[in-house]
Amino acid sequence: MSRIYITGHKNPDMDSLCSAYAYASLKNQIDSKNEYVAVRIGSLTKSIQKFFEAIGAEAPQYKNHIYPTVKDVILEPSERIDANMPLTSLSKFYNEENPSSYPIYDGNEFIGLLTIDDIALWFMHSLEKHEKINAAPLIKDVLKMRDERFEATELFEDAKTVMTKSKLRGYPVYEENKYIGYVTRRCFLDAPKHNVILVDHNEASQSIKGLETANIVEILDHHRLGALKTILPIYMDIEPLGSTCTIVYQHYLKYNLKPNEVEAKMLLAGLISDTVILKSPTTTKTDVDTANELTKIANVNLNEFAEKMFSSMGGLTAEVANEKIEADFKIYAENGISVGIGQCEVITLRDLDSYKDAYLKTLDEVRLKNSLNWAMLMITDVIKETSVLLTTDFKLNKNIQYKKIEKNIYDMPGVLSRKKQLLPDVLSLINQ
Ligand SMILES: [Mn+2]
Repeated sequence: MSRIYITGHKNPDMDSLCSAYAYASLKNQIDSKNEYVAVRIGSLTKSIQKFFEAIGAEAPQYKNHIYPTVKDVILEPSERIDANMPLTSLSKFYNEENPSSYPIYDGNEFIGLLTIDDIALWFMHSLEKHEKINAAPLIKDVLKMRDERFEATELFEDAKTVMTKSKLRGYPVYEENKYIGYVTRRCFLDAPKHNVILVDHNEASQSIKGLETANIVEILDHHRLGALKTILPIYMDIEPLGSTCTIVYQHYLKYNLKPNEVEAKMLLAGLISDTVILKSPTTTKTDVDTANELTKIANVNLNEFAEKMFSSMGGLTAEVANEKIEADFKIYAENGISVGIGQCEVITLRDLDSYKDAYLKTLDEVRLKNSLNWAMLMITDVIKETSVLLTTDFKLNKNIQYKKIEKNIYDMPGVLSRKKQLLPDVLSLINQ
């Protein structure tokens, strides 16, 4: 049974996370010979984690790279040899397997690797001292204690370099300070390859580190085809649909399987996220039909579910005020006045009241930090295509032409662009 990782792209979005999750579930149902593991190659915000928890799904686990490691090539004999046994108890293994090293235990505890060099040296010393060898020595008398070891996570290629230069024939391998096996030079003849399925991307530059050392088994995607070479022919399903989750759902249908409620919610989340609740021009009829089916299976109201999902992705809450304001904050200087303007996208402004005070306060802190005269934050509702402007106290506030909602907060219906709409208005105020 081999393990096959399923990963979306770097900086994973909802479609990447959810399609990896659901496709791993499906593959585990239709192929019991392998184990499919959904992974992600980027961090998850707490709110997205909470969203997954709320729908009963476990977020794909983080995976740093797919390079082979020492752990992939470790050996461990089934039979344990104790240090208190005579050296001759090893002769069977040296006859049959001819190992260059053998792990030695003291009771249940691994204490060291006995190498054939240790044995040879012991006999040479005895000969040198003209000692008579009447009985076999105990293993513990021959065994040399050494500090050299590998960590299980050490990269295969790095360990190979160490072993090539080392006089030692074997190294014990530890994982979290626990001995898990050992490696000899022979373990490094061929680099093992990990298996991976790419979803929601097909370009190496967007993929997991070490992809060039892995076997790409399949690709499921809805992006343009980038250059990627494989050694063997592979299965690919690349379609111009609104989301990879839509493609994964088509695969459930292909196998006459129905996603369970959690899988349906995950698929729906990826689908409506990539298609902005089926409003994006990338949305196809298949996406709309799929969304309808999934909504039924998941037993949710599409718009309510979408709101929960979008707010988990980037809702403006008081806790993340600083992060949100500074994420996209541009500074302009004109006529001796410096002004900083940030922009955030949301899917609803309905919850503005819950965070506006925190954002006004943080906006002033950001202004001070950057030694600015004036700071603004444009919050754009991408669904209703409208924006709200938050500003710090400044003498020119009284000249702002937008409709004032309350102190330092203005309504900007139809204004979506900072560069083309808001900035010219701000600059003309400064130049008056
Ligand atoms: Mn996508």
